[in-house]
Amino acid sequence: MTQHPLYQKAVYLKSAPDISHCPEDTGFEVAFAGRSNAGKSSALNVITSQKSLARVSKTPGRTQMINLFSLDEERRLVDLPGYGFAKVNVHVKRLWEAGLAEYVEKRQALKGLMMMMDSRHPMQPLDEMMLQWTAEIKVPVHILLTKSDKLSRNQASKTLFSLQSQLKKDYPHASAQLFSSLNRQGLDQAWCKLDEWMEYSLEPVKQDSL
Ligand SMILES: Nc1nc2c(ncn2[C@@H]2O[C@H](COP(=O)(O)OP(=O)(O)O)[C@@H](O)[C@H]2O)c(=O)[nH]1
Ligand SMILES: [Mg+2]
Repeated sequence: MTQHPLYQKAVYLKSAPDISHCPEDTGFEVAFAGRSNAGKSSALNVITSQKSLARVSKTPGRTQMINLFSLDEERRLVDLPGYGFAKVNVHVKRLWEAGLAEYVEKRQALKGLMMMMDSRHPMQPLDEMMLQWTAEIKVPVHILLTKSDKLSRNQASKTLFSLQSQLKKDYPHASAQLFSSLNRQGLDQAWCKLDEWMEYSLEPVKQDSL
């Protein structure tokens, strides 16, 4: 598939400083998070087949906000600020504005968190803190090991295998895959995960069930 009919429909909805400014808490949301520079904006652009999407979230004033994009009447993608520049030894809630942590903890519509990690150096201390925290608050996570084009096939599969073993052992609420915005490796798999969380089916409704 070169485009996905649901995600290509993404349109900017609004930017909210905290959960109280978010749209009504119904339907399905998947949020994107990751250390700064991990490739979140690039991933969002490829997943939605749009260039303007990530640009919207870069607009000054919106970079520290919860940026919401609507897909259809009940589904939204959410771009969360990068958490790269904070100190390592502070609690996750302080890495972000309190409002962001509250969104992830309390939002009923949030079905899962897509976490970008650079495949050349995954599982930095902040990534582990995010995984610990999301395990505690029971938010499912799917990790995109980004920039997989920078690794050889052998290095990439080793990296994935070792991360998956660690997740199985320490963070069973999380899954992982390889991803490249450059050569689109893993794009179908990422769409598949999103579809699962969004409870979206491409299959047409069967006539005889109507
Ligand atoms: N080779 C390669 N570079 C990438 C890929 N994704 C992102 N980048 C580069 O990594 C840098 C950070 O990407 P960006 O999407 O802005 O990261 P963000 O800060 O997480 O939003 C940019 O220079 C991108 O061009 C990828 O899949 N492959
Ligand atoms: Mg970005």
